[in-house]
Amino acid sequence: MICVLSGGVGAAKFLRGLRGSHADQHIVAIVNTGDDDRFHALAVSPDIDTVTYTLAGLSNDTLGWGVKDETFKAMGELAALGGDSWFSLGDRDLGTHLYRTDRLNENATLAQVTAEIASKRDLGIEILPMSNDPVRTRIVVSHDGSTSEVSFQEYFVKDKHQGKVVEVSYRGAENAAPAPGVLDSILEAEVVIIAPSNPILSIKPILAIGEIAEAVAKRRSSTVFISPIVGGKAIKGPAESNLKDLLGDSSLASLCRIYTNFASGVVVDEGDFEAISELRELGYRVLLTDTMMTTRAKEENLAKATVEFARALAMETPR
Ligand code: FO1
Repeated sequence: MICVLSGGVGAAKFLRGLRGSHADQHIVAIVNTGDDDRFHALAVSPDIDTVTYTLAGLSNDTLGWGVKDETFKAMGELAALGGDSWFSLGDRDLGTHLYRTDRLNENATLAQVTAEIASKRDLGIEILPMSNDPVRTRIVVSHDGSTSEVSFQEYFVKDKHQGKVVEVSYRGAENAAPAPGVLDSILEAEVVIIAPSNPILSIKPILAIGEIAEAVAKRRSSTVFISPIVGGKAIKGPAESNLKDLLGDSSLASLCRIYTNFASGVVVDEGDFEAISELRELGYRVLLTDTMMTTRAKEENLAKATVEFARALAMETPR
């Protein structure tokens, strides 16, 4: 079994590649729920939905979120009435949020609802939310001389990730339990892969749950992460500015320091060959390959190379 710690789009593409390159394997994705929120009383789980829609062939690649062939008629009506519509729930996407909310109101867990939705979509990958308990990523931002704390979606969508991030916290993580199956998946996986997701906003919320962090740390010698930073820039989203704001720079070395306790190997883009010796000095084994998942073939190539790399590391330290 292969276990992948996952955020949104980067993780979803990697998982699609992994499903293609390792069709015979049981693959488990443990997905960040720190971005989850309620809008108009509906429970929204953006990273779970991005992974699910992508694997189901339903993702909206133009928007980078939500469902393909989407319309926003309900949101248009809401806006016309003067309602709050900065977070756009598409007409097709609404079906997922209505289903999730109904089932949660019936006391189903987020893991149960996620599995129910996945079972209707034929994904070929098991999707586990990191926890059934609410963990909410909160961001302290300083902008135009004032500092305020906002929710993840306020920072990301409403404020278009502007301003300097001063602090990030994962509210509720200290009391959150891993969802059923999460710890076993990490502990029993042949290899654990940390997807090319934003380390601060997508992966750290997962590792903020103490038992998950302990389990991944135990598997350090069989865990690798894929850098979402290429040439000092994020492939997508605000990872570059987040790293600069919080760590002083967006170098691969700074990124590697985040995962020191969790991963023994790092997959970096071939264009970043000059960083290799520094990463090795930090104690990492390094795989240099094409990490730009611009085609399905490239997604599969990256997945194949990453699994081979992780397997080689895992073999060096038998359990
Ligand atoms: N991202 C946007 O930039 N604008 C939106 O209005 C928006 C709505 C939305 C609705 C459902 C959903 O699952 C995701 C949505 N996203 C939207 C994406 C989301 O904010 C982020 O991409 C993720 O949380 C980061 O991984």
